Amino acid sequence: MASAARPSNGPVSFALDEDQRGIQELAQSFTRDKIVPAAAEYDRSMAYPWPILKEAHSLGLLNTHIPEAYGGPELGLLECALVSESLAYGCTGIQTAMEANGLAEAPLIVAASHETKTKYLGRMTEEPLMAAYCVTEPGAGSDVAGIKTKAEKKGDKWVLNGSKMCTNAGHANWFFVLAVTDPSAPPSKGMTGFVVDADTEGIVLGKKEINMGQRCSDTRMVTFQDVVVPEENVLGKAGEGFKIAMKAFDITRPLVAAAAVGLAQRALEEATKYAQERKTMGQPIINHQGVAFMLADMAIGAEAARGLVWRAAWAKDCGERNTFYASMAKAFASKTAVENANLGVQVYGGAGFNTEMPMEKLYRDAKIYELYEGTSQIQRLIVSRHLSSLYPA
Ligand code: CS8
Ligand code: FAD
Repeated sequence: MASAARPSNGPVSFALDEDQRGIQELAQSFTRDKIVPAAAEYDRSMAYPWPILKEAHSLGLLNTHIPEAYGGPELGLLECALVSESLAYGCTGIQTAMEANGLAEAPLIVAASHETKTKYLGRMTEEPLMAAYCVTEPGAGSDVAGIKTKAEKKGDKWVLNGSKMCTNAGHANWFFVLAVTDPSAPPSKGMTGFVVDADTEGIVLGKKEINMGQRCSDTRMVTFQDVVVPEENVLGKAGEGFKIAMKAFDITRPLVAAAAVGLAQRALEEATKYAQERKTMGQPIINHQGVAFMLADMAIGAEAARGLVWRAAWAKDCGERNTFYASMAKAFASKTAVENANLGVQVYGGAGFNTEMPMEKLYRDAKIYELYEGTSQIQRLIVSRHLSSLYPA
């Protein structure tokens, strides 16, 4: 179901059309039936959620932005955001594993040749495979320009050396890897993006990291030791990698923000239900204004964050550069997820601290939104860099 390109001067509407409602309902019913019942156990066991990923693949809920030409549904970014929010409502650990595929695929969608897209995106739609986006290193996360992984040209091949830290690494079929190829050039012209088969000799996987939240998602170190990559696996041209990696974020930051909204919405709904059932001083706690106002703040946050996500996605779907809105959405939705999880625990009282209750997991799962896919400080850096050209003195 490819979305029609939206005219950038068209009217703004918050009403979803029939196709959009259809894809949202599919994602919501999958979440209700498959993700919500399984989430707590995956959190406890930290097992990678393969059975759920396979079912999601069979329903077309994985790899949602792969173009139809390569077997994907080619959803618009707004439609992808509806899917991301719906799945994340159920479990952001499981949803992160799914979204990390979209992140790995984004540089290929932005820059790969038809042959590379056919080979690597095509296989993602044919069978349930996972992929990983490898940019961050032990010594450089926020500062992408500071990465040290290097690739040297030897004959008609490249030889890759360095270490990365990424999601899905332990289960990936291939990696997107950003490496320095011309140390004498400025970073934005001296880095190259590669697609690297995971079974290539010289790739060493580290242990799965034990994280505070989103515990079934797989984060680990990947080390590349003299890994030989053919020339045809260069994305775009040598030297274009930094910008390709950044353009990928324009696609994925609105979707990570959408997932944060899913978590914020879940916290709101769970807290509102609990507040109608729990009684103190002879009445449901929702009747105490102190509690009701916490719920109101949660509702305001979720709705405002969703609005920013839709703004960022709409701009991209209209063919505009959306970097400014993508960072706004990511920063605001992340803050909202953390705030709503915190308020949710407060509304639950002591029960909010209990691992048998949903709010404790939401609280642990929320924090990562202020860190991965660019920290909240980095989103502010990006937004602030746009301001003087928007409002010149
Ligand atoms: O380094 C940049 C940055 O974004 N840092 C944050 C890194 C980050 O977000 N990492 C996330 C890793 S992935 C992850 O966490 C996954 S989580 C698990 C999966 C979850 C589910 C998906 C920065 C700090 C913004 C860049 O700063 P600088 O080094 O100062 O570079 P700039 O001067 O801003 O840019 C250099 C050139 O690149 C061009 N550029 C920058 N952004 C863009 C976009 N589109 C196109 N071009 C871009 N968005 C910029 O214009 C400069 O071009 P010049 O021609 O050199 O002038
Ligand atoms: P640092 O860059 O060292 O930052 C430390 C602190 O300083 C932060 O608060 C930061 O905001 C602040 N700071 C840094 N620079 C500035 C500045 N200029 N101005 C103001 N404040 C600043 N990476 C991938 O490439 N692929 C993945 O799939 C992936 N998955 C991840 C999954 C998990 C669970 C985690 C925890 C991380 C993952 N990452 C991944 C890495 C993630 O993107 C980085 O952790 C993140 O970008 C921050 O980098 P850092 O940890 O090196 O922190």
